[in-house]
Amino acid sequence: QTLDEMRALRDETERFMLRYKFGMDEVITKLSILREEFSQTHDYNPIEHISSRLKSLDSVIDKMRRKGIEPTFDTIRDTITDIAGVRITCSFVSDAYRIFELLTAQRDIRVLKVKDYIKEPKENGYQSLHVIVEVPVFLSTGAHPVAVEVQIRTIAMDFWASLEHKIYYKYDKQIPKELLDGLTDAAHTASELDARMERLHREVHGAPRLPHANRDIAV
Ligand code: 0O2
Repeated sequence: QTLDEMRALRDETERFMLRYKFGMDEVITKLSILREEFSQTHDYNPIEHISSRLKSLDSVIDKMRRKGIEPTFDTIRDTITDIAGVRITCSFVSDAYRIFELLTAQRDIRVLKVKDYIKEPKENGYQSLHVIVEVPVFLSTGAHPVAVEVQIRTIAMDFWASLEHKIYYKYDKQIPKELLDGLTDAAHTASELDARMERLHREVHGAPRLPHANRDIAV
């Protein structure tokens, strides 16, 4: 490869990753607007915290290799939908669904995939509402749709997930059985706490409007 070719590849890679950052920025702006509007109009804030991260090119390539696909810009674009990640932490389960509804109902947002680990927690107890959205990013070359993974969860779910994540890496993905059981048990406790907090919240604020499909969440 010539030096010019190497430079061209570097520039193309930077442009490729930048689109995901812009997609992430678009989603964060949408959420920040909702958050500010809620505080203004309803004197209530359903979003506690918003965080985001861009996957490194190295982890993107590792993930492609794990999937057994040769990484090119096109195959990465088609395969990896969590290069841009946004995490929203809410106080209550009903708020998590409310934010999901408000975000996904927006006209320029296309829902690619939903995984409701709140309704159906993973075996280890992990809970969170995941949605992959596609948002248009407007560049000098026109509109480019970009996939962004949005994870919506409560403070209790987030507390559990961050500890589990640390343990997972500390034990290099081989968590001892007792610790795994302890984690699953803690996930149940977190879920019970969410249900109790939701009940108390409803007593103070009245029943929140939940999306139809999720009216039966445990409270
Ligand atoms: P990181 O470091 O947070 O980015 P895929 O990503 O599509 O290959 P899958 O199973 O379809 O895999 O995605 P899924 O189930 O929607 O989960 C992806 C992300 O959810 C993970 O990203 C984690 O952030 C989070 N997650 C899923 N399961 C667990 C869990 O059991 N514990 C914790 N703590 N987090 C979880 P990454 O890329 O694995 O990690």
